[in-house]
Amino acid sequence: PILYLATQNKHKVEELTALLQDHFSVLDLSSLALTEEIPETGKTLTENSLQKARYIAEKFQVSCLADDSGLEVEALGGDPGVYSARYAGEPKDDQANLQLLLQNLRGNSNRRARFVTVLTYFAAGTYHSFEGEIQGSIVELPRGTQGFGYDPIFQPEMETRTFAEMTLAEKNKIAHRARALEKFKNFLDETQKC
Ligand code: ITT
Repeated sequence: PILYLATQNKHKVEELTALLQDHFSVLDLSSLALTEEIPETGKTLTENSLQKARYIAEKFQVSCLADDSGLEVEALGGDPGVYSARYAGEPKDDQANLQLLLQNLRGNSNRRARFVTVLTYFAAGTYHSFEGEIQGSIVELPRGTQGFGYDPIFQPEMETRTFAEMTLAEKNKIAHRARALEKFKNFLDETQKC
C-alpha cells in the first residue's frame, strides 16, 4: 500500500520513512501538486495533526500520515509546546527557536522537558491518532550536528548525549516520533488480523 507523509518537514520525512518502509511504499508530498503551506490552526498537537492529515487526504484522495510535534518545558509552563515551530516568530527558524528557549531558561535549575509527537493516520474517510513522548532535559549549551529543530539542546533521560549527537538510527530507537509510530504499527497489525 501507498502512504503519503503529510508533512513539509524533510527531517520528519527521513525519520518516518526509515521506520515505515517495511510496511508501506512511503511517498513525500513532492509528487502532489501542493504549492501552499498545509493549514495548521489548532490549539493542541492532536488538533493540528488531524487538520494536516485531513487536508492532504481530502485534497488528493490519498491515505496519509501527519505528524505534529512539540517540546514542552516544565519551567516554562509547557512552552513552547504546540507553538514549537514558531517560538521565535515568523518565518520558522530552528536556530532562533533554540536560542530563545535557552535564553528563557537561563539561570533556571529546573531543566525538565519532554518531546511529544501526535501522528494521525487518515485513510478512506476515517482517522486514528497515536501519541509518543520522551522525557529528558534541556542542556546549557547546544551539542551535536545531527537531527534537526531542538535536537542539539534536548538530552533524553538516561542518556549522556543530546539527540543531535545520535545517528538517525539511534534517535529512532527511543524518540517520541518512533514511539508514536510503534503504536501506529501495532494498530495496523491488529486491524490486519480481523
Ligand atoms: P509540518 O507541520 O509540515 O509537519 P513542522 O516543522 O512545522 O512541519 P511542527 O508543526 O510539528 O512541524 O513543529 C514542530 C517544531 O518542533 C518544529 O520547530 C521542529 O523543528 C521541532 N521538532 C519536531 N520534532 C522534533 C524532533 O524530533 N527533534 C527536534 N525538534 C523537533
